[in-house]
This record gives sequence, structure tokens and C-alpha cells, in this order.
Amino acid sequence: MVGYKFMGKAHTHAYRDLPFYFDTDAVPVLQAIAGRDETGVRGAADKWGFASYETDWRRLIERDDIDLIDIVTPNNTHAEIAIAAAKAGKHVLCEKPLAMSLEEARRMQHAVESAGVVHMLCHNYRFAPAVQFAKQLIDSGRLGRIYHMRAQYLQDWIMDPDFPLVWRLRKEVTGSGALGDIAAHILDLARFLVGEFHNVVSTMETFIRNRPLGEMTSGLQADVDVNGATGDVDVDDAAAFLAHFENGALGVFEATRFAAGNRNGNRFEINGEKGSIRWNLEDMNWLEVYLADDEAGLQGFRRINCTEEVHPYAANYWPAGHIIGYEHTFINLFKELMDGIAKGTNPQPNFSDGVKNQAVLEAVELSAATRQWVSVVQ
Ligand code: 4PW
Repeated sequence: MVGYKFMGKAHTHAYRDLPFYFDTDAVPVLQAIAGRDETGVRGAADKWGFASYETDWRRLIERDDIDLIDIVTPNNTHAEIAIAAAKAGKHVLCEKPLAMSLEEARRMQHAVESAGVVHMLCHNYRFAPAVQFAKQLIDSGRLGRIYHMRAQYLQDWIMDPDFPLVWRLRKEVTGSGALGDIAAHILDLARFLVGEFHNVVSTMETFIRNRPLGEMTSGLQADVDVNGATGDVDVDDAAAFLAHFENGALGVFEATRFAAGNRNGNRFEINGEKGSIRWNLEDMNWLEVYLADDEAGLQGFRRINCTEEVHPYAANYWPAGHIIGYEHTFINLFKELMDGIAKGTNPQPNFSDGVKNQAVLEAVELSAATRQWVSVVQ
């Protein structure tokens, strides 16, 4: 693993818990973790149970006791690490968004495909059982033709003007703001559930344009530098866009870190000719389902607790009604990754999805800049 902060913790937990819940043909071994700060990376290795650590990720890639490189570093490092890992014949898992640009994403896809390694992109929310069940309902035709998807990803962790200019707010490190960090998840869910994007029209806004300098500490917490220096914010605080899908559906999307009271409000509603579904990450075990052919008088949204044996992944955890959480979305994704490595297949989402997602992100940015509808390059 390269990196050891918020996502490092989520991924490590999933590697450790995976064999507890699932039988997989490949089993993760926490062989080594890399980070530039020796005290920090040694602490992570000790606490999380990695057998060794490196202070240079290149050393990790040179080691022949490493089969998989897991990239949980800031976005501007993904391409260099992923391409080097693929060239060394390592399988690659990468945090989202895949890249800083569509061109970079394509180079990454080319590298993993020409090396013939297994690759995956960590859009973990696809792997909530309720979301997988939503996919089954749509694919089996229960909702009929899909007309609408409206999705929001609402957070509020940078609303304080004194929250520092951390890497997630610096274009040269992150690429874009709320767009790449959180809209990336809902557009990935849209591609998973509804289909490919045709075109978009968008607007983006930055509400607080200057902040004190500082660094992320843990989770979504940060410390302000003591010297009092400030810097300009050059990414979006919020992004909103409309979309046409290739299959004719309409999409309405909103991502912001300025929605007070919404800590991690990732939610969507999909409307089809025979019914609708709704999901909300902060109540993630439940899928709300409306079926138009229910008898008159009994029609309405029902709340399905997706912890029954028939629901995807659910039987591997607890008896029905014994709910699971955020961390299990990673475990479920890692089950697919390990099976992919064992079989030599590429589970989804992978770098090909990363390229398609990046094409949507790039179209949204271009649309905001030009105030025009922009076609999504396929
Ligand atoms: O999944 C989300 C991320 O993509 C997390 O909740 C936080 O917001 C951290 O980065 C983004």
C-alpha cells in the first residue's frame, strides 16, 4: 500500500477483515506499506499490522514479494505510481478519481492493459448491498425504461473559512474540488446503474477563495500552519450539472462541501416507467422501492432492509436485520479484487471505468468554463 491516511485506514481494515467474512481464492497479506515520513509510516505499519515499511514507493515496486500495489495517495501521484507498478507486473488498485486528466487516465489504462495486470478503481459505494440490489432490479427490468436519475453528494467539512487549504483544495494536487472528490462517486453510480453519459451542462462555484495554509491530519480533519500564511483556493467548492444519458434518461447531479449539516450525504433517486428507487448512504442498508403495479390502495415506497440472505454480499455478514456499514463497502469491493487476481479477470469498476468517469469530469469542467452543453467523449 502506498499512503497511510484516511483511505489507507479504510483499505487496511478491509484487507484484514476480508478473510473473516469471505472465502477468496487469493488472500491478502499485509506485506509492506510506503510513505515519505518514516515516523508516520512506521507507526501505521505497526498499528495496522504490515510486516514492513518503505519510505519510497519505488522500493515497494522493486520488491518481488509484492503482487498488488494499492494507491491511496493524493490524485497527482496516481498515474506515476500506477504506471510504474503495471510495468513491474504488479496488479493495481487505485483510489478515485483515477487521474488528473482524461489524457492521464488513458495512459494509465494503456499501462495496465498492456502489462496484463489486474486493475480496479476504488468506487466503494457501488458495493453497498442496497446499491448492488438496485442494479439487479434495474437490470432485471423491474423499473422498466429509466427516465430520471437525480443524485447528490453533500458534505460540509470545509465550510469554516478557517479550514485550511489542504491538498484536496489545491488544483495541482487534486485536479478539481467537490467535482473530482465527490461528484466522481455519484457519476460512477450513475454509469453503474443507468448507463453511459451522452452530454452535460454544468456550473461550478468557489465560495471561499482564500484560506490559511495547512495539512490534513486524519479522516477529514486538518491543522492550520502556525506561520499564518494563506493561499488562494483554485478548485470548486460546489458543482452542479444536468446530463443526457446515451439511453435517453435525464440526470440531475449536485456535489458540494457547503451543505451545512450534511456530513456524507451521498444519495440518489431513479425513476423508471414501472417504478422508482431511492438510496441514501447515511442509511445505507435500506433501499426504498416503489413499484407501480402494486394494487391500488397499497401503492407507496417500501423500505427494504437489504440484509436478507438474498441480497448481494449480505449472507456473508450477519443474520437479517443485523446491519453493516461504510467499511463493508470496501470489504465487498476487495472480495471482487481478490477473485479477479485469482482468476486473472478485471472486476469493475476498473481503469476503463476510470477513463469513462474522467471523460465526464472533464466535460463538466469544460461546460462550466464555456457555459455550453458539452458531449462526453467515449
Ligand atoms: O468517499 C468520500 C471521498 O471520496 C469520503 O467520504 C470523503 O470524501 C473523503 O474523500 C471523499
